[in-house]
This record gives sequence, structure tokens and C-alpha cells, in this order.
Amino acid sequence: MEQNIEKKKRIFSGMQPSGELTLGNYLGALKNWVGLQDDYECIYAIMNMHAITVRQDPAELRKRSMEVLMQYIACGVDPEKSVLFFQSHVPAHAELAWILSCNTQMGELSRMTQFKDKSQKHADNINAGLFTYPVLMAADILLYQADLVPVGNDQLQHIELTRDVANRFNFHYGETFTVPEPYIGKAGARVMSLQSPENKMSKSDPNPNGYIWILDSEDVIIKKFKRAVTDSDTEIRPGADKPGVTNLLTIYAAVTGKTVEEAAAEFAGQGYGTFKMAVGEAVAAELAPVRKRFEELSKDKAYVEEIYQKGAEIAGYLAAKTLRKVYKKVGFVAR
Ligand code: ATP
Ligand code: LTN
Repeated sequence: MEQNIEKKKRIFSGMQPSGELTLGNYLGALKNWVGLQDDYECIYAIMNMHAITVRQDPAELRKRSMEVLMQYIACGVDPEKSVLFFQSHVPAHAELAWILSCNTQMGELSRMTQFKDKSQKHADNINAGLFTYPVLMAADILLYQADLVPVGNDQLQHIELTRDVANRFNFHYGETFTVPEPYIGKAGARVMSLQSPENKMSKSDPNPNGYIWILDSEDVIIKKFKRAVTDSDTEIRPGADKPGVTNLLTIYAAVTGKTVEEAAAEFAGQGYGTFKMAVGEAVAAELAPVRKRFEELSKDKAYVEEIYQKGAEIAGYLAAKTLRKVYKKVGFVAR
């Protein structure tokens, strides 16, 4: 694997174990990760160091971190093809983050919309980590010299900052980092809440009818889609004036591989009831094997442990190589 990993173009991405994964995480990111595995060398991590920028219950965090790893695999990330590991197992992430933080401006970080949103939501805990979160994210990506970062739409600003920091470092210290590109899928880049379609589907939504967990049962999935907010007319077409219907069409397109226009044509003239049922059934069918595989993995702790340990070893090796180069460039005495 190590030999291969030196050849193909490289991908890095990850998710925070800050809650159960949703259909938004799946369609916006995970499904793309799976599709990219054959053409790229993929490295996917569980960003547990990012997760503690918001107060977490330690036992819950540990449990959820394992579950997120199992959900990656259950969704089709193949441990034989991709490197999987926990961010905290590779200390180079924190080490590079420090150096990058000395090359990132306060002004740049103050402009990040995720920081603004999260500091509003967690007004009682606006910690320094929440502010420097994007620097750690830049370190995650640049450590592996990633060419491409598959994420949902909401992360574009962070990737842009990563590119700026990489270019700045390369300018001051000489060519060191690959400048990464974002990879945003065609459909599902921004899945909206089923209850308030003007907001992103989020695992921290207090109303569980707003999101679909990727491990929800078929019944629950269909029920949530039946309750999904549409509008008072009856036309099934995408449009800025129809956020609920557009979101359902987008979800259906992302799941079936059709375009939104094809999806709209398929349901033209039908009622909202039939439409919502069809979307619910398509999503339930897509997620049924994920749930089954997750249940199997839950019974095989030894297998899962082997995966993340091997992953940390490979990631650690690759990361150390970049970090050594960086230490030399900034003028640290070799040990
Ligand atoms: P939170 O809602 O708690 O802030 P999150 O789900 O936005 O968390 P992550 O778990 O770190 O944050 O996101 C993992 C990946 O899923 C990212 O690539 C993100 O862009 C993508 N993603 C998250 N929500 C959506 C969504 N509603 N639509 C499309 N992609 C999404
Ligand atoms: N901020 C990301 C999670 C994340 C990430 C990364 C994604 C942390 N480090 C590196 C891609 C590459 C989010 O999705 N909320």
C-alpha cells in the first residue's frame, strides 16, 4: 500500500465525531469519498481533535469516534484501498498546526463563517480552538500533500484558507506544500433540513425530523420524508421559490444518480404524497445495506481496531515526512 500511495494523486478528508452522521454528510461527502477510491490514494480521518472545539462528553466522544469509523466503512470506504485513522493518533497534526498558526492572520480567521455561526451557537464557550479550527484543518490537509479534498459546500471557505496558507508558506520558505483543490460532488453538495429547507441539514438540529441519520430504520426514514415540508402549491419542479421540493429533488437525484431535471420530469403531474414516498423509499433502499454492514462491524471490534492502528502507522509515516521538511524550512535545529 505504501508504494502505491506514493504514486497516485492524493485525497484527504474527514468528519468530526460530533454526532451521528446524517444524509447530508453521506451525500455531501461520504458517497464521493467512496467513488474516488479507485482513482486516488485516499486518506480519511476521524477529526476528534476538531470535535473538542465544542464541549463533548468524553465517554460519548470515544464511543462516537469508533462509530464514525464504522460508518465510513459501512458506507463503502474500503480499508484495503483507503487509509483510515483517528486524527489524535498522529501528533504531527497538532505540531504542524502550531507552525501554520504563526503563518495565518487573525483577520483571516475572523472572517470564517463557521466560526461566526459556532460562536453564536456556543456563546458560553468561545474558546481559542474554535477560532484556530481552520488552521488545524489546513494542517490535516497539507501534511499529506493532498491534491484534492472532497467536502460539502459549507467547507469551501476553509479549503480556500488552506490554499492561501499553503501558498504563503511556499512563498516565504520555498516549495513545501501541494496546494489542494476542493472536490464538490455534482448532487448533494448541500442537503437542506427536511423541516426548514432554508437551513443546512445538521446533526445538531434539535428537531430530529429535520435530518435523516444514516442508521435510521426504513420505517423512520419513510416517516420523516412523509413529514418533509414542501409548499402550498402542487408543482414538482426545482426553483428558488420552492426550497422544500428542490431539496427533495436534489436528494432523489443524488441517490439515484439522475440529474435534478430528470428527477423533476419523472414526477411531473404527480402529487406530493407519491413524490415524498418515492424519495423516502429511494433513500431507505440506499441506506439499508449501510445499516446492515454497520451492525456486522459492531460485532467485530478486533477487525476495526486493526484498521485504525494500521491507518495511524501509515498516516504517521507520511505526516512525519512532511513535518521534517517543514521543521527544516523554518529553521529548527535538526535533532
Ligand atoms: P455540525 O452540523 O455538527 O456542524 P457537520 O455535519 O457540518 O457538523 P462535519 O461532520 O465535520 O460537520 O462534516 C463532515 C462533512 O459533511 C463535510 O464535508 C461537510 O461539508 C459535509 N456536510 C455536512 N452537512 C452537510 C449537508 N447538509 N449537505 C452536504 N454536505 C454536508
Ligand atoms: N471542518 C470539516 C472537518 C474537517 C476536515 C478536515 C475536512 C477537519 N479537518 C480536513 C476535510 C479535510 C467539516 O466538515 N466540518
